[in-house]
Amino acid sequence: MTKGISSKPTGSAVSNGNVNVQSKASSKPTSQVPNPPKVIAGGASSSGKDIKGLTATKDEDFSEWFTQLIQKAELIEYSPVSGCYILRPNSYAIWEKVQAFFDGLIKDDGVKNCYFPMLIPESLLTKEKNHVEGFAPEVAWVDYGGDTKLGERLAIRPTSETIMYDAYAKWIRSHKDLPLRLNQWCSVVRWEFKHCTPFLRSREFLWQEGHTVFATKDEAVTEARRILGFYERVFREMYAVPVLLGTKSEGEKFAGADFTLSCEAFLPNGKAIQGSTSHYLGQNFAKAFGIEFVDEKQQKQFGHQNSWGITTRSIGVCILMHSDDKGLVLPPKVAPTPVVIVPLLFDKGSAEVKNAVEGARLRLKSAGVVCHVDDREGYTPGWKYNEWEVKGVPIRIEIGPKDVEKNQAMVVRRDTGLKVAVALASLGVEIPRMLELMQSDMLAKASQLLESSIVRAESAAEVEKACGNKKMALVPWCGGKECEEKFKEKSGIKSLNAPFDQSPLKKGQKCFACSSVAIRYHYFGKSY
Ligand code: 86X
Repeated sequence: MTKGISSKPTGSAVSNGNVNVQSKASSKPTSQVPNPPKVIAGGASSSGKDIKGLTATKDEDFSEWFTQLIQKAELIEYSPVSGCYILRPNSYAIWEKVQAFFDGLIKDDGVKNCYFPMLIPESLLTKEKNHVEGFAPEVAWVDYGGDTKLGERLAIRPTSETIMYDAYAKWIRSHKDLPLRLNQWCSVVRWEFKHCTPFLRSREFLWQEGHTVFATKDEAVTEARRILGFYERVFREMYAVPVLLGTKSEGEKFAGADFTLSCEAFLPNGKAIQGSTSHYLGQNFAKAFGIEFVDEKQQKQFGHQNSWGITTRSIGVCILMHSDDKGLVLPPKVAPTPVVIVPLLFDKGSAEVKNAVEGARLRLKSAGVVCHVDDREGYTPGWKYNEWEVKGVPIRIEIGPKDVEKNQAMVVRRDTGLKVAVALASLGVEIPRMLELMQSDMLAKASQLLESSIVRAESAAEVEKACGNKKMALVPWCGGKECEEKFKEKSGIKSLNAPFDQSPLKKGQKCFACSSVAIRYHYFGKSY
């Protein structure tokens, strides 16, 4: 059985008999929820600190395992507001790396960064009716400044189309003002009523939102597709997560868009998860906001627009994909600390070890590898190994007196646990190589999972069987909104996206669910 991930802030099964007083209310849509208590781990180590290991396993209790993992790896802290989570330095550093990578890609592509206010007047937010409809219950409002009621209430941005396009209408006059391509990095607030989970669904999250205007549909559609390719690169090259690219169904697309493209990942618990989206908005918002330009023939035209975004949910996807029963496993490209060196210090030979460690640190530094030397006193090497394993440091280097005698270090990979001896003199060459290899091995392993999880199916029964088996289905489908609703109702299975390559579709194929004419192949699966 596939279990979901709950919002439970702490584990209840603790081996030392302590019981956590845990707030069941944390999933309810109120903000008055007490701070959840600290996690109580298995016991105390010789040093007096809590043992850092996880007590739940990924296979048996995915939800509890994730809850323990994100706290013990010091990625997340709970906040006084239910559904709002603190990103601690270990997770914020991941976001900074992803941000730097994606920011570089879009800037090279000609996009500029900017910043728009987080408060949006109600009249502006509701200007394009389609897109607010359905979202309205999620909007958080500011009604007062101190004790003074505002003349018009202000929404805390749930997304910035409206406030940005209001300005775009002022800036765009002629075809010479196009394309206009802006992006902002910010947080948004959506008052979720479903239960919240750190990273995956929170009431405030970080993202980038790109908003562009073109003179022609062609240019806009080409960009929407190109940006999707950038997202694919974020997932593959940074997070080591392969994704399925494709088009969302009518039912699952953004209501303000003509079409929505997405990246979908598939997790080891058998659930798919949307990674990011790129929308072609057509002229819908241009018409609502008056984004018009005079073309070369002196004709007035509405602009063709896109919007696209990736959020901190992507960090959650990476964690869920790669981590194991010992804790976090991070691909080197996003790891805040790619390498840790643990000196094995005994009375005898300590000076030699310290020298060798310093030599290793300098070699790595010259090779451009960020490493941390864990020379804390009062902790055993074994205790330190556990700590760095829980925190997902990709490579651990151990250097003791016996190693120094042999001019070597022992090097351990976090993902495989494989341990090899490496000559001290070649660390500067071998460690970068191992980090590269680990990055590509992790992608290969995740790709293996993705490929082996796709089942071709022709009937509703086959789809349900596949999805009950921790797989997803690729099916011929009619694409109908009602067909999707009906199938979701009885099975809990949703449409993911439709691959761009539709060549497998044959004339006369029937919809897997309602037997009418199939118009495309589409992925279906259990999903977040
Ligand atoms: C949809 C669309 C789009 C820019 C992206 O997916 C990428 C970046 N925006 C966002 N969306 C809403 O439009 C929306 C609107 C309101 Cl008023 C709301 F409360 C919640 C929303 N959630 C999503």
